[in-house]
Amino acid sequence: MNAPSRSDHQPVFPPDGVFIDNEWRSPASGDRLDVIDPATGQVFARIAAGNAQDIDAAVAAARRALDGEWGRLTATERGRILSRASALVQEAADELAALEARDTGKPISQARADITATARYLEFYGGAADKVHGDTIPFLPGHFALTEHVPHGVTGHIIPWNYPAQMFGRTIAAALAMGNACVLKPAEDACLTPLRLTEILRDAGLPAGALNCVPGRGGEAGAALAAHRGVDFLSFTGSPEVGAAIQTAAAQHHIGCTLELGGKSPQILFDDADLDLAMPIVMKAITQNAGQTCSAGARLLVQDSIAAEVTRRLQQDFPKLTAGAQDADRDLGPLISLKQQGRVQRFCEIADADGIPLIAEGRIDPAASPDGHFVAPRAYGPVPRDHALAQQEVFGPVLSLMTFTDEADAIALANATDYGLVAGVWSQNGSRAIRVARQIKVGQVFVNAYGAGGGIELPFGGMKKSGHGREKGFDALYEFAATRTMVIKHD
Ligand code: TXE
Repeated sequence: MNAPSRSDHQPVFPPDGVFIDNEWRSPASGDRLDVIDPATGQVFARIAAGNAQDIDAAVAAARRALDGEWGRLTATERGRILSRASALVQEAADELAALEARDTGKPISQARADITATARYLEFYGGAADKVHGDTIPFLPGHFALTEHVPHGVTGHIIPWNYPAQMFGRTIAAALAMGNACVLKPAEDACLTPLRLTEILRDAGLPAGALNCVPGRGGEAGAALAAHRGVDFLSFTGSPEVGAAIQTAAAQHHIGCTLELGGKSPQILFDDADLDLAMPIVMKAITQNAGQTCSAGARLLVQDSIAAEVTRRLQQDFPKLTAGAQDADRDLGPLISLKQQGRVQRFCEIADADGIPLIAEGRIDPAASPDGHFVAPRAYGPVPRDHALAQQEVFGPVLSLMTFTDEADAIALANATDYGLVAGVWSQNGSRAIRVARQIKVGQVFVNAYGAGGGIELPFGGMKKSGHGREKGFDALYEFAATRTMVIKHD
């Protein structure tokens, strides 16, 4: 991708507008947002800042699509469009990965993996579209009872900046597969691939209005979408604070929502864990996407007797980690924004001030721009159980090591945060691993593995403060539909 200088402000992508009814339109307000390269802090494009008026137009277009061509397609025809879009995403993989890397700062190889996953979401939900069916239910004599899964109607989608392309695939492909018409509000900090993917769906044959994309600020376009009376269901991924506002808005007009609100996920290492297998995955789970991952393995819970060995391995491995610019393809990139960089640095300052031992630290590539939003990855420990580093989502490459004594203590510690998204259990004693895994209050738990390549097929979502509802897998399809029961009386 070309790199225009800060002064010329020429958009590399996208066209300057909001995407409604399969075309780009000028935003109602004429307002624009800068797009900043996180590795340099430089503005490299501008995007439209949509507002309530644009959201209004997008919701109206979605409603027309449901009443028109889109609403008349069969499930198989919907699926074929998604499958075609998957093929187009694969064809455009280099362009999309470059866009994703530039916009989010992530290393180019991670961006490529994200685009592969995005294509896979479209493929999975394309194939699944006509495989969702209801039941027939034994009922009263002389009655025939059955169910079908009907789309909600217009679905509103608010996604974050950490995995824009994957989030698009995850939420939009599932909603479209079920026959909803979507209005997407991507994050102001990174929304270029969602805008480009929206175009790709049009190119794959999606009828006008079935997918509309309005970039803009959360407090304006996002809030307007959440509050819009024409929206029938909301899907949100982001912070717990905004998640609560989304749920409140949904409650105001009595619609449902799914919320994915992050985590403080534990990796539990028992004394018989295979550390050669576990440690590289433990490292990846906190450094992938510079720790800006809802399922980051942020808490490393270690049985007392192996704490010294695990600490030794962290001291050996962490200093080898380097944060660098996208094309340098280091272990991790910069954080998305100055705001997020400041947030992570504040957590580290608090830990340092409170005297929490710094176990090890990685480094920032000396070739990296001083204006990039870089932080060096760090491991702290032992971290007291009530400390901010043990309880709050840092959303950066900061690992908190804590120790436990036995199985009961491990379970108590794993459950001792407000969050409940993902957990990893590492033990060569199969019974113990499964016993423990089943007592952790999370939506997804791995045994002798973690993350497992994204798992498009695997239902994913939170318990507790991590939110509710499920994305991924078939579960997501049922979130984007309501069950209608029909009872037919016969002689
Ligand atoms: O999130 P926001 P931020 C967590 C993570 C991070 C913190 C803050 O801990 O450090 O949240 O990140 C839109 N009405 N996660 O400030 O504000 C916004 O435009 C409607 C975890 O970036 O929640 C964006 O599209 N929408 C998480 C989306 O909400 C609003 C991923 C997320 O932004 C809005 C991201 C409003 N009033 C952050 N205000 C995960 N679960 O993976 C903002 N938005």
